[in-house]
Amino acid sequence: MVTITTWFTLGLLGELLGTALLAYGYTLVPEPTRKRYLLLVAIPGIAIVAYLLLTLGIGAVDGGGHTVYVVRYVDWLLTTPINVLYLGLLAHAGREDVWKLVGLQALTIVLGFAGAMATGALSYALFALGSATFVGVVYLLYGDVADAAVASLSDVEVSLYRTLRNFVVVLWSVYPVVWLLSAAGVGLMDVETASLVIVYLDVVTKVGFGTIALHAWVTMETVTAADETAVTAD
Ligand code: RET
Repeated sequence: MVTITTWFTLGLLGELLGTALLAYGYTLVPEPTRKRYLLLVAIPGIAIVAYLLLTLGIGAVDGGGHTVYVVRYVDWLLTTPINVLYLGLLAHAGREDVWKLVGLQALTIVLGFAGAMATGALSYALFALGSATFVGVVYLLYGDVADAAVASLSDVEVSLYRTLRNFVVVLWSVYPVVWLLSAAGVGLMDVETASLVIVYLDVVTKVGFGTIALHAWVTMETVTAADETAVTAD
């Protein structure tokens, strides 16, 4: 029988494979970007621990009549700020903007968790506040941080920034919708379906983000190396 543990196990496998792939990629990316690249390996790496715990049945609490997976929120609290930190660093954004990104994203997750644990009007009020802080993150990613990218990066790097930013904004926007539809919100989606959707999104967002960056850096490295060979040959 397919149970919620099946979805968690698939999530665990996805994060394990993704981490292995991205860890291998470390050897392929250009030397100056390697330190920052480690953030991208840490993102699914942290999720391995979260999914291991979920598979073992650890990390669920009662949020006033429905299950709240605390481990999931801890995972998001650690990994989504790392994700926006990577975008801020990639764009060479100012220190203040990078902290704003990280802080607002962490607050989004804390407020979403508090909302899931609360009941009634308070629950929706916290959800609304969490949505507002997330709008702040999106605003920065399309505003100041994007401007910093354009001012300091090459065209290919700006294009990588834009791809990663759009990927984040589009896919991450599904999370609040699932929150609202699940038992934390109106309860139209049962806990199994919500978990299936979230496992799928978690793997795609975490591994997808890293893979897009890895592919871009490897391509840039190859093109640069080819250019250098051409110059030497001339
Ligand atoms: C919550 C509820 C409060 C309002 C908003 C939310 C957004 C959550 C997001 C989660 C992203 C998770 C990722 C996980 C990867 O594994 C907390 C659901 C806006 C954006 C990318």
